[in-house]
Amino acid sequence: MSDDGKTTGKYIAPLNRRRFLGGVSAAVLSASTLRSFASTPNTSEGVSLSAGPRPLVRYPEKRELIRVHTRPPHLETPFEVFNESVITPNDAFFVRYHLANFPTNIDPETFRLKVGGHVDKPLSLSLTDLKTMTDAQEVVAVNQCSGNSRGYFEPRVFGAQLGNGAMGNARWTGAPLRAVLNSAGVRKGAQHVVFNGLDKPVLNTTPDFQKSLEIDHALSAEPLLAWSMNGVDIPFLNGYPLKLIVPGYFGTYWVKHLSEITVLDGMFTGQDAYFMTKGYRLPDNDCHCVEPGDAPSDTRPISRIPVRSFVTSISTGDLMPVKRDIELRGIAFDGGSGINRVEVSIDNGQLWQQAKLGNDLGPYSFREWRLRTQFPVKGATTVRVRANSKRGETQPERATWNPGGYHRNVVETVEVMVS
Ligand SMILES: Nc1nc2c(c(=O)[nH]1)N[C@H]1C(S)=C(S)[C@@H](COP(=O)(O)O)O[C@H]1N2
Ligand SMILES: [Mo]
Repeated sequence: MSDDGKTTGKYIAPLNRRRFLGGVSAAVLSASTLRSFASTPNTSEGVSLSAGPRPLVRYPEKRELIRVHTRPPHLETPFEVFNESVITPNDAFFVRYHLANFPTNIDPETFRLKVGGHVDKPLSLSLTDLKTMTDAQEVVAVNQCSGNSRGYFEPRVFGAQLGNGAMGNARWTGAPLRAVLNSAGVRKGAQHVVFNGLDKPVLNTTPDFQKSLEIDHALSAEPLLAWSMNGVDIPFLNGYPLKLIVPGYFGTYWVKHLSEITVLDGMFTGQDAYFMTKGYRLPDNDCHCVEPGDAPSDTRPISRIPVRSFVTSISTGDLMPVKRDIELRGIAFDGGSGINRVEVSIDNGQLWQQAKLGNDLGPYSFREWRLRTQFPVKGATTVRVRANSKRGETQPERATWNPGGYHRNVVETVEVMVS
């Protein structure tokens, strides 16, 4: 079960009453919407019900990953990888592209990063220039797709029906973005910075994939121009040879094969601003949510990752021994304040036990948690996990909804049988 019966009931009400016949509502009406009501999927399993078969496939530099689609490649990390290590291995890291005309071969000798627009001195930097012009910095940070877990939305929404594997945690090394911007000399009046990579649309009527950050964010200590992932070159499909890292922000900003940085003295508009002005937007309210099927009146670009946690050591359907010491394990993360507390319930949410946090790899990283406990009685039970961030944010008991299927951070549940 996702969430619980009550949540499902709440969703069924608007479905029956109204809203599903016009405008944005069409985006959530499909045969499978109805199917997902008939058999409510679990939050960590069951995505294949709505997504159809998801075979394992093998791409260059990658182990077998879950195929979401192929053109362009969209691959998900099998969830058990997150139980193996708190750093996601490069060959297991998920892959997401929007445009089918993506590069398949980049010469590191001739590759250049262009920095231009509203600057004093436009730059054209080789990889060697980048590696030598400033001190390299390192950050361990989670790259999570905005649509991670979209496949669990009820009612369903358009877009890739992702499970929970469109995320990963890696150690990134690169040049601070602000050092590079400063050497280009950002001029007074700069407002936004636009990032573009080497992938292109197949048709010129399709928008390019470009993203922008506000100038203060771009000049803050956070963003990095990374050439290394977990100590080696970034795998090709993850953005070789250069990737924008925006710690704490959703993966959509982490532009791959980054080749062009443009400082603007105004807003980022036009066809190529599509992924800022039309896509990757959330309802502009406190919960970033609307009633299922509603269209938000105002939207804003998605930004920081809300606090989230997962159990990684068990999955739905597992058999657990009664009255025996066991250790539950998992991960928690947020958008850059760090994890304060993780609590686990093994009795359908009545009692919550505090888990022990593992090594602190910094506020942008997965934080491991462990809990030694015993299941006291036989029978079916639900394990739940919830995290609290250092800035006091918690996870919702019930899933919120938005038309893009973004930002999911409901308290996760795992159904087990104790015997
Ligand atoms: N050049 C380029 N960069 C991109 C994208 C893209 O389509 N093209 N997709 C973005 C999105 S939405 C995500 S979730 C991440 C995925 O990063 P990964 O493929 O390295 O896991 O890349 C981001 N950067
Ligand atoms: Mo994404």
